[in-house]
Amino acid sequence: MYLCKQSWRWYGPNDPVSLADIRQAGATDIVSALHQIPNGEIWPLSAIVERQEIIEAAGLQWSVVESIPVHEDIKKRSGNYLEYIENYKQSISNLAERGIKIVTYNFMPILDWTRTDLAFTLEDGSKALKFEMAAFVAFDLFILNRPNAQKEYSPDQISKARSRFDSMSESEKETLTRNIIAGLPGAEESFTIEQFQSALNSYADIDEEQLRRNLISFITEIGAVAHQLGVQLAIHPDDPPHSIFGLPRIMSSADDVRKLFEAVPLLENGLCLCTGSFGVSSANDLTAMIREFGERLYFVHFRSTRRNKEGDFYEDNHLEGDVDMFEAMKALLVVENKHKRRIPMRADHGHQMLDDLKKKTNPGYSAIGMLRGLAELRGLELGISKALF
Ligand code: CS2
Ligand code: MN
Repeated sequence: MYLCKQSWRWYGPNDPVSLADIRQAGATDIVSALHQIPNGEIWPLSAIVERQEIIEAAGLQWSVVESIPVHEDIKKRSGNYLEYIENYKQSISNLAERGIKIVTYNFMPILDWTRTDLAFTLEDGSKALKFEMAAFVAFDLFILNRPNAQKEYSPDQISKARSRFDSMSESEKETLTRNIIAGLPGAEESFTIEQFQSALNSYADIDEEQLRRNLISFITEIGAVAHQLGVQLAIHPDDPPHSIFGLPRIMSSADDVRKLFEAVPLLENGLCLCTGSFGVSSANDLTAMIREFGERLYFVHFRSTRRNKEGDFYEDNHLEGDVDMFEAMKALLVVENKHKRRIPMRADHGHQMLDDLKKKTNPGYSAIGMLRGLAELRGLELGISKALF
């Protein structure tokens, strides 16, 4: 019987959650990245070995990289992109030399995942991450003052954003700005308003089709190396799964995934299926996607969001919200046993709860919230696997 590898994202020695904590939470595998290395540079073998030794000394295994960030020049095919692609290949090959053969990445322009509220209080007093459309539009129109942005929103959205903005204190405006452009954990970039607007301007000539071509060129180039080394590339979907700030987004739906796989059929060209990111769009049938892309599923993030018609969503408990976690887990177990392969999964984001609330934590990655998520998912997996096989 093939079960998931139960993993946990560890940000490295500065992570307030220790490897000992992670082991007690029941994870066996670590998802990590060398966040100290600037985007675009080679991950040296020595730094990889150093990280791997720390992880192994704690009785855990570093099986997944999340993420090697893709330099903006590669996404735009501008500036030094050729050099950055060579560096990316070298990083992959250094990792492969140490047996680390699953590499997650994303291709979202400028921003990684985006939320407006990092401490949305739920009824039980725990805190969750939230994306509130009115606050987001208020930032875009009245704080960033992005030229021509009004055209992208309906009159109703604009008036809601206006009253939301008028009700915000100065410090709320600052927090909102920080949440959106100062970089959440795992996002390697951070901007001031001016830097952010000029980064947006640099995408003026890049539409969806151009960005997709750039992704395909990049995967064609690094895919050849990944194929030789047996490295599985796993693209993480857009979060949220739609355009923001007028930027193109090309990994938001099953059709987007299909287009990438059709363009580069190598099996090493695969997916990190994040149920939380894809699940924000009601058009995404997660169970069908797990089945369809099963052969190229190399990593799974389990998370559930609860959405409304306004485009708001917050991160719910892992077994609640709009994602049918039972069906998703069952579909994944069927895939693993069909392909005779264990796929690493992790709880993606958790609530700040219990002692987390008194600590400084990485938003979404506090120990107890993640532990609750993983514990629930482990129980679900065990129950389904015993009933199925
Ligand atoms: C986020 C991201 O949803 C998520 O998993 O925490 O940081 C994500 O890991 C990256 O977008 C993947 O490249
Ligand atoms: Mn995710």
